Amino acid sequence: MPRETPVRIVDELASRGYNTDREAVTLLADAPDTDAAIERALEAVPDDAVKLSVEDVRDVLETNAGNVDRSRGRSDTHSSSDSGERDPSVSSGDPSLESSHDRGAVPPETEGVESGSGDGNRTRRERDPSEPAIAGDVTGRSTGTGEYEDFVAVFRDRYEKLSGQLRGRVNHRPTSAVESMPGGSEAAIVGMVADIRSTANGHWLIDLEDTTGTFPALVMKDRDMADLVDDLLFDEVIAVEGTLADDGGILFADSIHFPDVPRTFEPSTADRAVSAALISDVHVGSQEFDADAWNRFAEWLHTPEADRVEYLLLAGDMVEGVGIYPDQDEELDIVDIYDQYEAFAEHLKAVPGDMEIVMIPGNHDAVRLAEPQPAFDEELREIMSAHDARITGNPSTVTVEGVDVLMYHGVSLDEVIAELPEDHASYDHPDRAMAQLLKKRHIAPQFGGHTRIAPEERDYLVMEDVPDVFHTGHVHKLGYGSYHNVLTINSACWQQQTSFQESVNIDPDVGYAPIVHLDKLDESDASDFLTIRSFG
Ligand code: D5M
Ligand code: FE
Ligand code: ZN
Repeated sequence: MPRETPVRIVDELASRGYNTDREAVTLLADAPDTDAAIERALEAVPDDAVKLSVEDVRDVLETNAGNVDRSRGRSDTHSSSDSGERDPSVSSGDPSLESSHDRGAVPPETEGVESGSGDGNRTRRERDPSEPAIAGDVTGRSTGTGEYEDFVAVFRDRYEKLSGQLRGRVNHRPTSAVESMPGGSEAAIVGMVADIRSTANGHWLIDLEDTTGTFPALVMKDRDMADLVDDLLFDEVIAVEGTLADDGGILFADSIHFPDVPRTFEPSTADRAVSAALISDVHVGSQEFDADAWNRFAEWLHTPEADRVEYLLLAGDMVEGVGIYPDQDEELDIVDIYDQYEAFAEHLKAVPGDMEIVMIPGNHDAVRLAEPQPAFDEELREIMSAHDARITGNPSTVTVEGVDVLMYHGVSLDEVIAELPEDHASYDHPDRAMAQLLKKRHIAPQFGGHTRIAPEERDYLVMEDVPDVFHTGHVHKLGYGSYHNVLTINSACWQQQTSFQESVNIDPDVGYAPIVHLDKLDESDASDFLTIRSFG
């Protein structure tokens, strides 16, 4: 962020007679309001101090830290699982909902809503002024400092939450207690996947870690559940039931359980005829931003046909950003990040002024990269103030007309797609990767990999509650499905293929707007509650 560079902070402090260290500068740079944080930090330092220490900064930011830690979560190296002999069978999506980008779009329902006044402009009936409620947003609550203790805290919180979800399904014991159980006993462990190794004979050895220690479980390659090992990611929490070896030192697995979404889950629905457009990845500022497609979408929103589309949910990457990937500057239409947001704000003004808009940031946006990402700061909010959008962190659960929509930009999908077998998760079926996250009840299970994760006191990335709709973007592919009745939607994008994407073989789906009919989520036929509109 040009105006918030560490250099500017250092200059500012120097001009006021203070020296400081890099960590303090990083903390200040990532505070929601850097200038206010500088002022507060300077007020708090002792009168005779010549240095603003990291502790000083932390003290004043303690309830509002906004720290960036982009370092690896763990220093121990995970041995990678052998993907050579994977024979997967699980298909997470409901076959009735198989992705079909070009299937005939079903016109949105219009009953219960007055249609347009005849001149092509729609009229809207009065609606409840209550705004969408937000939960699970880190904004203003970040406390992480990137220290070892934060990792301990975030893992402990993750373990507590996810083991709680598994409790009741298995009669588990702490690993320290399992260690002293006699050989041959039946036992169950709930643990984080600390390591996965294949043995010389092709079986799987999974180290399960809980708050008392680590214990190995052996999954025999010829058991049905061996397929499930293909789906495991490091640091996810699972339960394993089995029998202890004669010498007690290993658990022979009989079953593996995931926190998962109950099969009996029933989504909530709106109690009136209302729909939401779920989009993401606008990438304004890129030469490949497809303004024509965007304009067609915005115009359509003004037509009577779109009358019931009262909500616009934007799952990140509003702008292209700067310095995101190699040689990106050669494809920038707008080179200044603030100018990019100004342009994005103009494009947003094209959508009807009475729509409720909710926005979370993505990896191209000007907030810290590490997840959970806090919402846009005051300066950016100011720029995007038209429509009075709800601006919240990534991820956030937004309750719209009684329907809980979990919005997450989607960086961990890259990781799920890279780690899991092709037919369990792929760029052509991002909804399957989303189903895996629902099964694991975690937004981004793996620390220290592709997804940057900031350790916080709490694990904001655990899915404590089952959402009714799970909305992601990032992979620039349209995909949707249903996992245990949770509607999964990966919105496509508004950016044509960049040279970078060409180099990594990403063929984006451009200009689609999935429209979710919030009052119909309990219908069994997808075409009743989801309409894919194409503007590309
Ligand atoms: O992500 C757009 C797509 O590009 C998404 O599928 C991830 C992919 N992508 C982004 N960065 C990389 C790197 N470094 N390697 C491989 N693939 C990548 P977006 O967030 O819009 O850039
Ligand atoms: Fe994107
Ligand atoms: Zn992205």
